[in-house]
Amino acid sequence: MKKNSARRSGYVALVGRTNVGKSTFLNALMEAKIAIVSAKPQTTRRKIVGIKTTERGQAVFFDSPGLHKPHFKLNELMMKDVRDALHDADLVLYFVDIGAPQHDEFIFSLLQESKKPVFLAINKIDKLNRGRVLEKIQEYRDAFPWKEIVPISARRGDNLELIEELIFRYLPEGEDLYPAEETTLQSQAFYVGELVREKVLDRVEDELPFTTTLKVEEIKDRGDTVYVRADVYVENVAQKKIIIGKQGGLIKLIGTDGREALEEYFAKKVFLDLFVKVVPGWRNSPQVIRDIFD
Ligand SMILES: Nc1nc2c(ncn2[C@@H]2O[C@H](COP(=O)(O)OP(=O)(O)OP(=O)(O)O)[C@@H](O)[C@H]2O)c(=O)[nH]1
Ligand SMILES: [Mg+2]
Repeated sequence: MKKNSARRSGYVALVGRTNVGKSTFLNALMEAKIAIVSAKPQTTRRKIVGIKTTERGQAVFFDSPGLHKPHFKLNELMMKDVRDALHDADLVLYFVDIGAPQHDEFIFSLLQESKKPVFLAINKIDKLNRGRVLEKIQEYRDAFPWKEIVPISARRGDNLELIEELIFRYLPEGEDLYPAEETTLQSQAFYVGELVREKVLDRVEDELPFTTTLKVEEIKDRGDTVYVRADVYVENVAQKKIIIGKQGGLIKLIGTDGREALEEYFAKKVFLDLFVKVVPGWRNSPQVIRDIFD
């Protein structure tokens, strides 16, 4: 009796390829916008922590960048975050997009090496009918020694209560790791930058989702309003031209989208000053990367 009612707590790593819906899942489970989401690849650039405290205990989620082969320092760092998340996890949720073809062999060996219990979360089941969902489950069933296979829709909310229930079943018994009121560990400046970067991603195409980033330089609370100044980094002048757009049209749209997102977050009027900065090769510069992400 006592054993069943003991509190459980631990770390849960969310891993998988880009765009499979890891960050959407985190937000849905947290019922809050912890991580940004976009249809563009490699949206999540660092490990993002979401802390969920319930009557069962506390699950600390590590949302991680999508798994890929790194060709730049930035991507090496992104993959280091994934390895760290796997290393620190008590439980791993491996996400796949039910509608996307996957070649997971190298990932399976990564999961195997981690020696952690792994759930398979088959996401986006809203895209297929029930019959196809069952077929997909069959395809994946014997591919890896999954502890559980859970078909979900992070967007529509299908099976989220079920997966939460299963997560707590696998977490070790223990007291909470963080105060109950904490929901994330990111700094305000980083989070504010992410909210604006999401709007950049929504508006750019081609190589720009990969070659842009954003750094918040100043946040000043002026009482009734908040002033935010941020730099949008690009790698060359051609990209700068694209982001600025004809007669400043695109950067203005990004600025409006960003301001609206920040006004929702601060619940105040916001002035958002955006500057576009050319930093050649920033993705390969440890110094710039440290400056932006630490
Ligand atoms: N149809 C459908 N779309 C979804 C679902 N979950 C996420 N998406 C969409 O999939 C896209 C990628 O979602 P993200 O949550 O950013 O994916 P991610 O795995 O975090 O991607 P990276 O951060 O790049 O690794 C977005 O356009 C989401 O709206 C789902 O359950 N159903
Ligand atoms: Mg993500």
